[in-house]
Amino acid sequence: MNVPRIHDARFIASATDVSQLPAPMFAEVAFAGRSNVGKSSLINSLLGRKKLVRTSSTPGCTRGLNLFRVEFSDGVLDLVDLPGYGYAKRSKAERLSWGPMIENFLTCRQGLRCIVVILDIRRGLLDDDLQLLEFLDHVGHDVLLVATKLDKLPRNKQKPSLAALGRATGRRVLGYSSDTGYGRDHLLSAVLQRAALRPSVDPRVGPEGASTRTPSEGGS
Ligand SMILES: Nc1nc2c(ncn2[C@@H]2O[C@H](COP(=O)(O)OP(=O)(O)OP(=O)(O)O)[C@@H](O)[C@H]2O)c(=O)[nH]1
Ligand SMILES: [Mg+2]
Repeated sequence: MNVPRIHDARFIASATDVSQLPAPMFAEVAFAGRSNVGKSSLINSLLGRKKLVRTSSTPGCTRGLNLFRVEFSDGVLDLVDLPGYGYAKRSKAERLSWGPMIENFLTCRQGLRCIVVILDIRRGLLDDDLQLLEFLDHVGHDVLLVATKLDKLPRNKQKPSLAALGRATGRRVLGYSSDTGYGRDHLLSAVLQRAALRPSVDPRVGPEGASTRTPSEGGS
């Protein structure tokens, strides 16, 4: 698969409110999901960078709206790493402020072309994931649903788990592993296509080709 070269990827800004972010300049794609699901790791892996985005084995690592700018050979894309939801051990003040922070961002930010919603393949779809997906549908956002940490499942469980998630969500689910890079080119192509940065491969074909499709996988 021919994905464009990345010339530069850099941190631009961090904010606790959408109003504090620099005005949108380029197409933007945001990454959302539960705490510790692997959002920041996925961005690093997608961009082929080891330490651009801070990650941690402790939930609650990303604490604001973090904007990164990526220069490809034929365009610029901004990525926004969002704090995770569903982490009960956060302070009450943080839990109360983060919901609106994420919600305001997703509602108000101009230029958002697509939201990559990330699930942990081992945990599947939880209530707050479902709420986020419903909220994004309500706002009218284009969603790419990704199940990451695929490497944590035995190989023979990967496809059935992806298919089960496809059935549970009624959406196509892309498999991913930030550890092995599985699904990387495919997700990057899908993101770029959604961001309308350049025409790309058909995102309905799975990372292993058509064979990864299951009857349950509909369009997103
Ligand atoms: N094996 C494996 N581990 C992963 C993968 N993705 C992330 N991790 C690990 O999961 C932990 C959490 O990763 P982060 O990327 O910080 O997760 P996050 O969703 O950004 O977390 P918050 O910022 O706290 O919401 C880290 O220990 C990562 O090394 C993956 O695909 N495979
Ligand atoms: Mg993070």
